[in-house]
Amino acid sequence: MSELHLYIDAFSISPYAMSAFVALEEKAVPYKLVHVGMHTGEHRQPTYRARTGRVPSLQHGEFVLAESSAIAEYLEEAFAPPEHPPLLPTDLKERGIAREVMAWIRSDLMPIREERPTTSVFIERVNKPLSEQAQAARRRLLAACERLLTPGKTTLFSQWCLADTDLALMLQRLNLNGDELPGPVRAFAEANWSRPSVTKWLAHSRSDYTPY
Ligand SMILES: N[C@@H](CCC(=O)N[C@@H](CS)C(=O)NCC(=O)O)C(=O)O
Repeated sequence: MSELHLYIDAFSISPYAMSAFVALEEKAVPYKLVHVGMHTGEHRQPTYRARTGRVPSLQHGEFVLAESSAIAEYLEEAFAPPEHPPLLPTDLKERGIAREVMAWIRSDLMPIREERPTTSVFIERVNKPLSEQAQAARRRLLAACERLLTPGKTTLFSQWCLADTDLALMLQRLNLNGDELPGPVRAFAEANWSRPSVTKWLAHSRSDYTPY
């Protein structure tokens, strides 16, 4: 098998890097983790091989791929179920919804992402109340959760999928900063937060974090 390398930001605060990391961990294939010093502009050097210069990126042999959702899709096909654990549901419609959630989390809810950045999840909490816009985004997030989640269940579908982790991170931006979530939604977020692939990500060192 060609060697796999995952390139992530040096302080493990990128939500996209976290998603790619969890995807690779869940596939349980051997790989090496490489930290990219974005604060020193390492991702802009010619030695950083992602075509777009963005982080995360995956290198499989000589092949290089960026964009966390493209990385997840690539891993799902290169290390396909049933030989390897799935990242997406096998049912066509559920897989469609998982992709919908993943695309939505990456493209919407900006006020929450701005006012509850991942540094407030992984490094230092914030205590500033949510703005009107962030409260509106929170209401939309919770309305979607109402439709997506089944109370008492800690996964979107019958089995874990990568959309569970992506959605849990968005919810943890609120939960960990003291912005209240309904009980079943909080239970979903916290259950996904204690998944081994996620706790391994949380254990990364961030002690020398330098804002960039
Ligand atoms: N849509 C991309 C977003 C990746 C992204 O925004 N990465 C940031 C770090 S969190 C980055 O590379 N920023 C540097 C740049 O765009 O020059 C993904 O899902 O991977």
